[in-house]
Amino acid sequence: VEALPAPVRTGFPPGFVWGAATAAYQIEGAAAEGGRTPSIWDTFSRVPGAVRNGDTGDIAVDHYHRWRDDLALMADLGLGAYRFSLAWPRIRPGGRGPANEAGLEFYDRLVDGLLEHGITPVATLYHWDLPQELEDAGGWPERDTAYRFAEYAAIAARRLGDRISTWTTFNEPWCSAFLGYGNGVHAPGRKDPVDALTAHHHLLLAHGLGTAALRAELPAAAQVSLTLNLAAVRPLTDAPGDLDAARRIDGLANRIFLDPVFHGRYPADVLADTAHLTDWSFVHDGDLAEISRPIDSLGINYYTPTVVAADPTGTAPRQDGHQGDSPWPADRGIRFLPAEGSRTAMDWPVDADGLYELLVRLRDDLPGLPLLVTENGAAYEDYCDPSGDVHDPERVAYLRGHLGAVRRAIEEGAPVKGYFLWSLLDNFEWAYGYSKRFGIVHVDFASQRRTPKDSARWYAQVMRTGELPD
Ligand code: GBH
Repeated sequence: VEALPAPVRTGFPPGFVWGAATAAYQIEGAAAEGGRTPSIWDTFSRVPGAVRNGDTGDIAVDHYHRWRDDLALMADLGLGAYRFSLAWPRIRPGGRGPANEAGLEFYDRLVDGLLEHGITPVATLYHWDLPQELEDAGGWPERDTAYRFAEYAAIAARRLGDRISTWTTFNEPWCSAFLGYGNGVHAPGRKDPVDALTAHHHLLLAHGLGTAALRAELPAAAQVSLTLNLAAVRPLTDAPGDLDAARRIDGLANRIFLDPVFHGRYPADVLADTAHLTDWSFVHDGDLAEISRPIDSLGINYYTPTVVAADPTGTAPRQDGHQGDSPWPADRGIRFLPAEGSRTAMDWPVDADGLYELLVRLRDDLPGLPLLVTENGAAYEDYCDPSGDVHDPERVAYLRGHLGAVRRAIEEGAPVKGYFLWSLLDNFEWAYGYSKRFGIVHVDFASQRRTPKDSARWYAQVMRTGELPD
């Protein structure tokens, strides 16, 4: 018998997890049904001018009622895993008191349906929908909120932990702290750099307390994770001022999370850079031990890189396509620039190398820690042709480029175990409302009709074959 030639490795490793992601407030709607109480996004979206066109998540894409259809869509695509978030104000309305049976039942049915279709559920506990009552009591700058989060985590794990084996405490706590309390572009819309830093610490404390609560309720084999929107920071030049700007933003975007979570300390340069704002006395004895409890993987959300340069005058307007005032505490003397390249409908530059750089850096900084790309994707205008088909060639090109970057990083030894595309469905894009579409499935927001785009067919082929077609 002739020996078979060794297979040529052009694709992704066997066992690679192929998924897509959503978040509760962005898709569920049914804001006042099943015992759900308002979250900070229900309140914030009613503040005039906060969300484009005055849009709210009241109805969103009505997933709360259409989950069965959405499950069928996922099954048709051949999705391996589905990353979604649980709504705290459904599971524990008001953030305190008894669990809400109707809320738990909704996720029960969803998870059972996923498992029936052979789709692995990956649950995030917090994707930005804090119960309004907890904001009224001070929100994330209030330490007590972290303890309430741990109680909610325990309730969710007790009920769903027999069927969900991968749990994420937080999605992008940077956004909750720095957009929620720093520049106020996200709910609850507060603007104070000290509140933002205090919120940041309490979000991490909640991550640690939540991790402990999950471990206490879940089977030993369950995986606990955290998803960060780490920045691929690039200095504009290698002039010392630009390099220092990059060090400072790397501190405030990346090391302010990675050092406490994985090494049990805050970075000394970040403490120094923010010393004129706060003495960090909100960090109590024992907090860093809590925050650095071991976790099983790290989730990375990546969209576009962050290019910075020195701004000696301290007056440069931001040019990087993001909304609002600067969210960064202590960023005087730093200017933000767009990367080269084409732009998505968000005006975010397309640059897949940033994802590669980030994954390779994490390979080196956190040796052996499994990595998951928990979000990556792009908003574009879709072209609907008269037959009703929806064409999105730019999205296919974006995904192909970024999946290529993931594959290169894996070849270079980065332990990337899976990829979750953002997003399964067009949905409520936070401060942009329904004006931006990230889905691989088009949603007509009036009729709620779902139509898979060309990118959905392309991604289905990738998932089926584990290869990137031309
Ligand atoms: C993700 O966050 C969310 O998890 C998801 O819900 C959302 O729909 C998706 O991305 C698409 O937006 O210039 O300093 O103000 C968004 C990631 C990170 C993008 C922070 C905007 C602003 C950086 N965001 N970024 S800044």
